[in-house]
Amino acid sequence: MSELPTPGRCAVMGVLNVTPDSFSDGGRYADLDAAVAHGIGLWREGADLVDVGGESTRPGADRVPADEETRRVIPAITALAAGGVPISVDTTRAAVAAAAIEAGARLVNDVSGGLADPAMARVVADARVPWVLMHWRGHSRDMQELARYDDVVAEVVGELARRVDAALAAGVDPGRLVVDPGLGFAKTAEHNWALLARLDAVRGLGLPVLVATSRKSFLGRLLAGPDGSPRPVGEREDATVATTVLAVLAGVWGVRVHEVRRNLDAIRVAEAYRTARAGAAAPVPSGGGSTSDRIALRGLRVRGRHGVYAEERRAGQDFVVDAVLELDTGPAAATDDLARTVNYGALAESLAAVVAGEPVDLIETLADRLVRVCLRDERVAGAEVTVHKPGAPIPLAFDDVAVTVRRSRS
Ligand code: PMM
Repeated sequence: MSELPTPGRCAVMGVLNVTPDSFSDGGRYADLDAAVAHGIGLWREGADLVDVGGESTRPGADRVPADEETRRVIPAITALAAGGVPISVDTTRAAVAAAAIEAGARLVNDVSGGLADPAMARVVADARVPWVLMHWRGHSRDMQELARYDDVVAEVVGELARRVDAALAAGVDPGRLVVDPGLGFAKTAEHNWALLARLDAVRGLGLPVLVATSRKSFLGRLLAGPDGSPRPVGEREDATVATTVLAVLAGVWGVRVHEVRRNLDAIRVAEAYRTARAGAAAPVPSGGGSTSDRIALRGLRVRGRHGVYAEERRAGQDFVVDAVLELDTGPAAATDDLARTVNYGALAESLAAVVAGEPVDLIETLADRLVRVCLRDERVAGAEVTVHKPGAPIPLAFDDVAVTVRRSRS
């Protein structure tokens, strides 16, 4: 079981293709040591997930047999996950996804949105891992022939909505779904631009959105030289960064990129701009370092008496709290000194005291109180708190009900 990363800014998936033939990095990480070193590097640069793929999806590519795909991805996933690197697996096959989850992958990135393998929904539902449903019309070999639309935005959104319905019908938790318009998959450059310009329509599905433009050929074509030859793959990074800014401004959950550091810088710039534009103050840096560092405390289970009903006040029930603090951990890392950071043990006790303390009617109120506790330490630039109430008085079978609040220091 795992939750979708919510880092308090646009999330970053770093691409690690362990294939001999992906369009941009094919062959570079086919060797296990090189793959693991690159995955660790992406994580150190700040990737929230390292997305490991063993089958090229470039237009025209042939399929790779399932056992070959498994042989490519599992050793890398096992080694990276053992080192604490958060991994997603880029696969359309249920068997590969299941083996990857077993090896430590925390998210399934399925470019077929569940269409390529009917067994995928069950694997994802049973493992309770997040699932990226990408818009897809067919395998890479002939997908460009399927790039025919009357209204690309409406059709992509409609087809994604059907994939979401199918996932929900199969029992997948809606809180673990992400949608992706699938730029470059059965899409011309014009289709890609139309979708990038209407990410609000994709967000209208009510789910987090992932966008992947990194180094794709529509950028190469846009930047073609005077002789019409596309900009080489390795020289599309600035263009990728520009699309990352556009995606952040459109409010996406995450981007999937090859170069983590540069895109993360762009995300910080775009997030600060977005915050300022929304009329709130930009996040305050705490000590000249990086406030994209995070301390996360998850699953803090405390008995409390919050709720509207007398019985809830009388008997009490368990509440579960997740808290993510944004602060610069550089000073503590440089000195190895606990006093230079937030002591998560002390924080846990402060949060537990609030949950166990004065009852309130709403978990919204409780979450607000808890996020204020997190912000008491002035080194904390922002905080996100989720309060789960898995025993809420709802007379139906359900897994959880939760409220998430996020506040930045203004
Ligand atoms: N594109 C590629 C691979 N995986 N996954 C998602 N969710 N969305 C994409 O657009 C996507 C993907 C192809 O790019 P690569 O060959 O550089 O990995």
